[in-house]
Amino acid sequence: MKIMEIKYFEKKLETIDASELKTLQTDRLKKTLKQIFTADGFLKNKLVKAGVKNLKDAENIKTAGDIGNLPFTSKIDLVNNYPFGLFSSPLSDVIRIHASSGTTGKPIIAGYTKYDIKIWSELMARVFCAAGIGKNDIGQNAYGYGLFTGGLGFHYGAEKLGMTIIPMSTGFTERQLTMMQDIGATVLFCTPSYALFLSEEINKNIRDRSKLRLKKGIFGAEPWSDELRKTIEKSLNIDAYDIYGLSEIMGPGVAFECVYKNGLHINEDNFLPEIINPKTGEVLKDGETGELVITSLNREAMPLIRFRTKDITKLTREKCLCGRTFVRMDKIKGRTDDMIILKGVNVFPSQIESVLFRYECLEPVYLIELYTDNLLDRINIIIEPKEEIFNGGESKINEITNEISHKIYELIGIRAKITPVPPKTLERSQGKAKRINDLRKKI
Ligand code: DLL
Repeated sequence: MKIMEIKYFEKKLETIDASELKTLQTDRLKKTLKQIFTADGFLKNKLVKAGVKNLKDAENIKTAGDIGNLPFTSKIDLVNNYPFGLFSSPLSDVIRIHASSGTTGKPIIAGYTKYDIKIWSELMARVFCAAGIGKNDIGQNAYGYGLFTGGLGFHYGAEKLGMTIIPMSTGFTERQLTMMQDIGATVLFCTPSYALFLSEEINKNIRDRSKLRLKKGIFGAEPWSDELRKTIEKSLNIDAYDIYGLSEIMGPGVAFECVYKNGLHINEDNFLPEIINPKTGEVLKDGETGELVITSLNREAMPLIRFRTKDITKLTREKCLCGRTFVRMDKIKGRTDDMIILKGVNVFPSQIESVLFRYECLEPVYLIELYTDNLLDRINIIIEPKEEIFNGGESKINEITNEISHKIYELIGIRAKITPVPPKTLERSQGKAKRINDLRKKI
């Protein structure tokens, strides 16, 4: 394997040994439980109901490994206690609010103290260093600024590291390209689907590619396959890294790839991960795939205990060549609520994407439609063949759609209808891409 240059932001913590990490996690977990008991709100009541009757019981938690005895928290708890019911700090100590869309129309609110923002910025600085990004880089930040955690999360991390940051936010594509050329951005931050959209625009509008200095990108906020990574790397001529996070737990920076890109390191000194069977809640072993559950260990305003992320992945503790000792998680396969169940088979859009994006003759966009036919659930995959293929005659298109249908059958055992549409028909996303259109009749 190629030996790469390794950079850390906080080497001592990022390469901490297993026993020291366990002690740190246990101390931080106890501190977090103390905060929750002091706040005396919804979370405390939940713990009391689950048998952790008082702070003394909480302090009896001997190791972070005992976490399995504590109850789960989920999005619905945040919705039911909207807006501040899960805060553990007084509002006067909260210096920032972010929000993400909830399930019932009410947003999910996340609060941050001054300390939370400091830690978040440091964790983001770790992310940049792990990808080999440094002080001399110029970052074009095309994540949305505002209630979404992407924009400001990246912004504060970039400032912490000391790189030059261009706070572009999403959209205004023409201006994005102008700034990219004139300021000479070396790194790009946005969702993978927006990176693709930008690459299409660059290919259309920038004749002299030598004017671009982009060399890396950090992309996340939505599931994306390794095939999409290759497509982005090729079309933008950059090195692309994955980053994971969620508003409830902090925002971007919960987990990130290092230069070896063999899974995402979880910032384990700050977040305690578990994988559970989403149906039974049973805790699974390393290497087994299930739902990621996270306990915050170092948050003031809104620490959460055993938060069910709904994201599907698995953990590995094998040594990473970068020297970081933090556990790694696989690229997220999808969300439990994006999982399509067809004829008893569980399918994630990322699996379908991994087949489609191997075809250079297709534009890297797609939409999965679910519909009902004769009382049976069916799947229609809408694809966009490139201009020369689409206009190249029916037999060529049929050959491709048949082949794709066959490959999808081989991978997931489901016969999908494949519908080609003219180039530029499907919506390009500037934020998180919508991959599924569920037209099934609900009974
Ligand atoms: O998406 C935070 C973020 C911003 C992460 C920028 C990375 C970059 P939310 O809007 O609350 O927060 O959405 C969180 O997005 O539970 C996952 O389902 C999904 N998600 C986030 N990152 C990834 C990723 C931000 N790298 C939800 N791969 C999470 C797959 C991701 N899914």
